[in-house]
Amino acid sequence: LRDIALGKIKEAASGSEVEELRVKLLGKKGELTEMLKDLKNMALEERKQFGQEANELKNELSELLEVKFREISNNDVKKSLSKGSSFDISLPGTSFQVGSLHPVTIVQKEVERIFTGMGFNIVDGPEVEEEFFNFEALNIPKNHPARDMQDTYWLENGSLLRTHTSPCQVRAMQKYGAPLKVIAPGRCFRNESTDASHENTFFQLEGMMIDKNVSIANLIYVMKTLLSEIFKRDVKVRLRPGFFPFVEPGFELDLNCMICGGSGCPTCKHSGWIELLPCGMVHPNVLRAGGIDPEEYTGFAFGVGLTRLAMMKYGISDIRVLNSGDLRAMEQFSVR
Ligand code: FA5
Repeated sequence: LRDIALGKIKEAASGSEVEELRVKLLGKKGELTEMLKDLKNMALEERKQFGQEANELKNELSELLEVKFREISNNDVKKSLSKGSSFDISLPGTSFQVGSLHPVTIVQKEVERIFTGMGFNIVDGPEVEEEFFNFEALNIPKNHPARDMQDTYWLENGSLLRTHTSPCQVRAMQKYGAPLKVIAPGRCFRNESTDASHENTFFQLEGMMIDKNVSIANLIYVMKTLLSEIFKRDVKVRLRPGFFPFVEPGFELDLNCMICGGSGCPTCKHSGWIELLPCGMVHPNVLRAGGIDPEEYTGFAFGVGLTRLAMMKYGISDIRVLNSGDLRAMEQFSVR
């Protein structure tokens, strides 16, 4: 078989002849494949030797076929060029559809850039989370009414789909200790009915800074820096009391409406302020759960809805567009 095959490969004069030969020799019903079927009737020693030789032959033939194919194609190109034919460079090229980043990804990258510039590290956590990290360690014991604020997808094995990125706080404290400056962007899940501003799957970005003497003033400064960089202008913010079991005191940070400048418009529901970002000083119980002594260290934490931030930045009025996978919507965000 080898000698006949080598002769035929040598004689092949076109790419299609080489391909035909490949199928005839090495294809599913090819001659070599057929020969290998006899293997099962052979004695062990004979089978070993025959198998090895057949394999070597297979490798040799496929390499020769490949070399021959390349040789023929090269000759074809040379021939056509020597006949004076040339490429018409004025012909339009093949156009490819170019993808673009998702608006949430664009905003996430931008927030990451701003925070890493301020010395924060980026950390990660699992989307399938343990009850301990999502609730207990965040000062939300079983039967605490605050659990209802976040309708949870429970899994059969007792784990859950994280309802917020706050579990990353505890994981980071346990892993790195104090002082600590981290952000944790990620996907969260809540068993909510969807409307124009609520999805069951959305993105948050958690942030936390722990050190000696960290105060609310530090929190406000960092939040203002973030928002003025994102919106590319000076921003006015205000803090209102807000309740989250894992911070004390807890706040809702509002952004002065940039559409009306604070005088009232439909975007800010005529209040002049847009509720944007919950935050507060880390509760001593949470520091303890993270292995940090609250007598020695204090810290602030915040959780910004990345999906909502992207909607505000790009003027997207319905959150469902962002998870729709509709390329016509996504193509408008040309950052690649
Ligand atoms: C929290 O999830 C807190 N873990 C945030 C926090 C962190 C507070 C640290 C204090 C300290 P809240 O449930 O308000 O808080 O969600 C935070 C943000 O996530 C909201 O402001 C909103 O932008 C976004 N968000 C919440 N639920 C949804 C939803 N169903 N769809 C889209 N975005 C949502």
